[in-house]
Amino acid sequence: MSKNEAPASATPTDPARRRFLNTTTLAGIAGAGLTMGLAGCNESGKPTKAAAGGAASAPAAAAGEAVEYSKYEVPPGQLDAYYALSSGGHSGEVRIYGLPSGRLFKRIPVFNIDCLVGWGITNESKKIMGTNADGSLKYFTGDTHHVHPTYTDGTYNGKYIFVNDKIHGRLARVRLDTMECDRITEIPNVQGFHGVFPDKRDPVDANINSTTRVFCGAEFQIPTPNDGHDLDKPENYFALFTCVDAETMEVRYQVKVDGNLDLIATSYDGKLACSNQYNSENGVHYEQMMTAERDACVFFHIERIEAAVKAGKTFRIGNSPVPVVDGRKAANADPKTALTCYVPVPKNPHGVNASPDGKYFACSGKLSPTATLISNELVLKWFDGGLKEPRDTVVAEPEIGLGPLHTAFDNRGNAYTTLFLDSQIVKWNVEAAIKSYQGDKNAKPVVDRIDVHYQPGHGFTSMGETKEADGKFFLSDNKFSKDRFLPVGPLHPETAQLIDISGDKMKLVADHAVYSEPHDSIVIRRDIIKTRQVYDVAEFPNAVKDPKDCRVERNGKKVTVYLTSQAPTFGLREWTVKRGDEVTIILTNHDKVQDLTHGFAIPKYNVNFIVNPGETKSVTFKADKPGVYWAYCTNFCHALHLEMRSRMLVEA
Ligand code: RUQ
Ligand code: CUA
Ligand code: CA
Repeated sequence: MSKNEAPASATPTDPARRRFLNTTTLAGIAGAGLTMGLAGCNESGKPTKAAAGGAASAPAAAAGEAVEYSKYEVPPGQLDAYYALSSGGHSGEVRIYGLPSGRLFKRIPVFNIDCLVGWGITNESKKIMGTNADGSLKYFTGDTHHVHPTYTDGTYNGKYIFVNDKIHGRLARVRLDTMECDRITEIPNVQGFHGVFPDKRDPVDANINSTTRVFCGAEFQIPTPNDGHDLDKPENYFALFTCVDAETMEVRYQVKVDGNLDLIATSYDGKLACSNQYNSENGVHYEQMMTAERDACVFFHIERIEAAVKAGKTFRIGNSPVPVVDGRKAANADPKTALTCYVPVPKNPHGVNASPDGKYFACSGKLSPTATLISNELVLKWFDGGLKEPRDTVVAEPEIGLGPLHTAFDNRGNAYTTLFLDSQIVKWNVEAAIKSYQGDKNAKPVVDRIDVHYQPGHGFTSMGETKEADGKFFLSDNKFSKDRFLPVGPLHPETAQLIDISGDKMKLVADHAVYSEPHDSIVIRRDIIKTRQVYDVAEFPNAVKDPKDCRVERNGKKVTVYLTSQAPTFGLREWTVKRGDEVTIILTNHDKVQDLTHGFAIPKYNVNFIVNPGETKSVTFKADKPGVYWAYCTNFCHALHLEMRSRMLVEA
C-alpha cells in the first residue's frame, strides 16, 4: 500500500461495527448458557456504566483525530526499533517480527515439522524433538502459547526464550543468538501445559540476579498418574506446577495444587510465582467450571517449596523421578509454613501480569468486568503471618469492561488490558485504581479506551514485562480479523494492531496481518538481541572438516556419505549405494559468507534441509528405491545455483 493510500483506507475506529460484533459475541455466549458469568453487562450486550468504570463515555480515543501514519513507517533500508517475538499457536512455531513495521523476519520451527530448514527431518533436530525407538518422531504437533525470554537484573539478557507446547506438555528453549530451538523437555504428569514464565532472580541467593528457573502451569486436571485408573473420577484429577532448570532444562520439582493453573507470572524479587485459576471447581464440563463466584490466583513461595524438596517432604507420581510437594490448601493452612497462597479473585480469571515496578500483579476477570490488583509485598506479608485472609492482599479491583484477558504496563503507572468482548483496549491508572478501592470517589481508574478489530487476546507493551518498560507501543493480538484484510478464503489472518501509547490518548497506527494463530508476543528493544550470522565449522562434532574429506564409508548395510557444500558445488559429484542400505548423509557448509545458505534435497526420499554458513547437518534414510536421484541445492545461493547438484546412484 502506498503511503498516500494509507490514511484514506484506514478506519481506525468503527464503533457501529464494534457494537454489532459485541452483541453477536455475547449472543453466542448467551446461547451457550454463559450469561450468568457476565457480571456487569446488560441485555443489549453493551457495557454498563459500572462496567465501564466511570470512564468517559466518549467514543474511542482515535476517532476523528488525524494520525500521522507515515511517522510509524520504516522506510526502505531502515531497521526496526524492536523485535517482536511471537508464539504461533497451533502452528507449533515461534515467529520474529520487526516493529513498528510489522515485517515478518523469521518463523522458527519448534514442535512442528518444517521443510524450509529441515526441522524434524535432520537427525540433529529429531534428537531435540524426541524420537521413538525406530527413529521416528515421538510428536510432530505442538501448540505454542507463551514466549518469555531470560532476564538479568529485571530486564532481558538476550540469551534464550522459552515457549510451551500445550498439546503434549513440553517446554522448548530457543537460543536468541541463532534464533533456533536447542532443547525440548517433556513435563511428566501434566496436560494442557499453558502458562510459562522464567524467574527473574534467585529467591535466596542475592548474587544470582538472572533467570535460573522456568515455571510451568498445567491447565487440565488429570489422574496422577494418568495410567487408566480413576478414569471417570474427576475428584481424583489434579494439576501440577512445574519448575524446570533454565540451563539444563531438567524438571526440578512439581507442586500439586487444588484447582487448575493457567497463565504464570513471576515477581521481580524472585520470591514468588503465581498463576490464575479458572477451574477451582475441578469441573470437567464448562458449566461446572463457572459455578463459583470467585476462583483464585495462587501464589507459590519458591524458597519454601525448594526447602521442602530439599528436606525430602516429597512424593513421586507413577514412574516419574520428579519430586512432588503438596501445595493444596488443606496441607498449607498455616501461612507461616505455607507453600502456597490462594488469593480469591472474581470468576474464571484469565491472565496474570507483573507490573514493571515489581509491586503488583494484575489478574483479569474474564467473566467479571474487573481486574484484580494484588500486592507483591502483601502476599509476602501473608506468608509471614501478618495478614488474616489471602484476600487482604488485594489492593484494587477496578471495573474496566467486558471480557478482560491480559494486562500490559507502561512506565507511567498505567495498565492496558485487552477486553475480548468489548473489542477494546482499556487504559487504567494503577494508583487511581488503588485510591478508588480505598473509597476515594474522585479517583477515576479508567483513563482511556480504544477499539481494536476484533476481540483481542493478548496485548503487549514495548519492554513492558521488564523494569525497562518504555511506554511507547502497545501491540494488540486480536483473535478475529473479519473484514480488515483482503479476503483469503475461510481461514482469515489474525490482526496485530499497533497502538501508540506515548501520549494521553491511545492511537491506532497500524494493522499488521499475521499468520494464524499468534497468542503471545514480547516486544524487545533491538539492541538487546545480538545474533550471529555464521557458524564455526569446529562447533559441530560430526563436521566434515575439509572438502578433501568427502567420501563414502560402508559398514555392512550402513553407509555414511561425507559431503561439503561450497557454491556452486557439493563435495562429491556422485556417490553410489545399494538398495536396502541405511544411508546417512552428513553435510557441512564451507561457505563462510553471511547469508550463504545452501539447501539439500533428494527426490523421492523426503530429504530436504538447509545448511547455514559453517553449519553441519545430517539425515538418515533407507535407500529402498533403485535409480538415479539428483540431490540438488534448494536455496538460491549463486548464479550457478541450478547447476549445484550431484547424483545419488542406487543400485538395484
Ligand atoms: S492464553 S488469550 Cu493461551 Cu495466552 Cu490468553
Ligand atoms: Cu547452493 Cu543453491
Ligand atoms: Ca471457575
